[in-house]
Amino acid sequence: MVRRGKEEEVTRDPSAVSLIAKAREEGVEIVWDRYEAQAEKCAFGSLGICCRNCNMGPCRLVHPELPWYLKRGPFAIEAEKGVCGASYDTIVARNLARMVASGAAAHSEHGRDIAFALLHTAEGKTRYAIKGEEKLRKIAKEFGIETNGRRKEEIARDVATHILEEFGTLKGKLQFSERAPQQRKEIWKNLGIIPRGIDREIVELMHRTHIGVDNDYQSIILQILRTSLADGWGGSMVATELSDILFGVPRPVRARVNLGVLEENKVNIVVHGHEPTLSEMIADAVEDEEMLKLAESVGAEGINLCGICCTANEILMRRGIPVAGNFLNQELALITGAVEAMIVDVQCIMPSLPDVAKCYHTLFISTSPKARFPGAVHIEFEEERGYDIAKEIVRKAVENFRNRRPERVKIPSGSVEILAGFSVESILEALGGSLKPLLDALKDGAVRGIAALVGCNNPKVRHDYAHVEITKGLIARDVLVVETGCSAIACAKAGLMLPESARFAGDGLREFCNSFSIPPVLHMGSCVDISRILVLCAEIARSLGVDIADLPVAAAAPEWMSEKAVSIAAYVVASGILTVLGVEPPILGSGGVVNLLTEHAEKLLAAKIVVEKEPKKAVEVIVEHIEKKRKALGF
Ligand code: BF8
Repeated sequence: MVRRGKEEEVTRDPSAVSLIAKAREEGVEIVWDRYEAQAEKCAFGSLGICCRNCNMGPCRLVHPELPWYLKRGPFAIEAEKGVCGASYDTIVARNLARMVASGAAAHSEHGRDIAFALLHTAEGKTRYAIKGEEKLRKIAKEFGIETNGRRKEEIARDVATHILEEFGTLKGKLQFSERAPQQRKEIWKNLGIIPRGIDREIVELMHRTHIGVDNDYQSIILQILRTSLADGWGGSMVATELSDILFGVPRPVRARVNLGVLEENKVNIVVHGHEPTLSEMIADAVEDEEMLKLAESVGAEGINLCGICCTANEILMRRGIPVAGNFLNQELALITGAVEAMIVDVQCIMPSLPDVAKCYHTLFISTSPKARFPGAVHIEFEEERGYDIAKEIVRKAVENFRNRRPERVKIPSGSVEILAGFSVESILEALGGSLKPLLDALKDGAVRGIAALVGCNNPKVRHDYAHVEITKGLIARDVLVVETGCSAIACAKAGLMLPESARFAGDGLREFCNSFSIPPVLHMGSCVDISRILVLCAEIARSLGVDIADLPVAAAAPEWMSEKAVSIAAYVVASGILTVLGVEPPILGSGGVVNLLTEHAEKLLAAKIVVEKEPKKAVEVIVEHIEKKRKALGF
């Protein structure tokens, strides 16, 4: 339990502090309580040297890093191999592989669902419109689909079908991987890691981790890279591009963030999860006259929709809908006692939420056939009846306003304003239509480089602290920062995402931001939108005639926790970008795997992983890397 007065030790989000205290006073268990209850972490798991891949085990291996009582005495572990003979390297690599397979699967399933939504929309079966026609035509060209004289629905049907085929394509490579600069594609070709099909790479990676298949850690890691590329330049890119086609390409938009966006006199509905299909419909339904009248009839002043995690980022980017918070804010939103309904789809939704909801009047509604929660009300979402279902959900939420107990409501004050909506397209527009001003600023050194901050929150790290400290450190050193996911929400809450925030930047970056009225920290969307960052890097590299790895660019995931983040780190490195992790991945039990990812990768991919927990040092690592690349480019 977070002790009284110690709330600020676990979070730097001011809107979270009083709610952590409220949870304690009301005896509601939250993530930090459960984190503490775990006590010391399992050493085998942390090192990656336990294997449950077959039933001769589970096997665990002895290691110098184990606590003393596992190395001496009657319970000492002596095994240096699994029962099958698997070595440290094999076990660690296989475990890492399964994380990447799961992470890539999560992003790619998200992409597939959007592709089906596009197909069904093209067939006239949904209420969604095709808002991004320009992007539709551009992608159609990439796939060689005829666009002349055709209606957008016809083109969309072909694009959706072609994209759905990418999951099991026989072409031998993913179409979007062609977007990478030639030099990068050569590296992939030489290593044999060009992604050949989204499902195929994930399935093959799982196959290889079965007992007695791929036992060579180096070979497993190459397949990890290929699978992750099928995520970054495949599943995630599909999710981003097709969401843009359906729901529109994000443009700069002002909005408000933190738990203070909940409103005392309105019906509060929180959407949480990842896929925009549900949240877009809910966003329409809360504006429905019928729902607004109903809200009035229950004594509310209106309906307030806000989001958590990446679904929040999706509707923030396209509609300016307020964001209540990131991963570690999800339970706290319910602790306000002011949420009539939390509506979830898939990914990053804590299984604890139905229990927290029960402590208040909140309805917890699950909607995905893939993600059920014991204790939830389940209302299954289908695109064909999307609007009716969204209205049914909103109606339930509005009617629940009557059950709110005002004496238990506490909403933190002081939400923060942000400017979001920086797709690659809108960045180019903000720069006057081309990359030239950015390239010039990079060349003359006003902007030293670009850093991408991405990923989750993790109770192992003070909530938001590392995201914000690293970001502040970088902009002060004239590094333009682009962000997605929970990292973006952290920095939005910290007030770093307004054009005015340029005052925190160094002289060069400040002047650059001021001349284009952009923030020094650009919100580029949800986690699948890291694919936007890949596209931006590819564009810059192509303009300069170099590989992505030659750019003064780096990435960091300072508070990562999900398997999706492992897949992201793998594809970012495989794309040629140095990646700094703020939390150790469970690989330290294998010298081979550690060496391959943190040293040898530099030779293979011209990029590597660095683990650095201390934000100030992480800034140094990134700045040093950027300066090295600048020098090599002659900037
Ligand atoms: O989808 S919501 S906790 S996994 S960062 Fe991390 Fe946040 Fe999840 Fe990425 Ni986005």
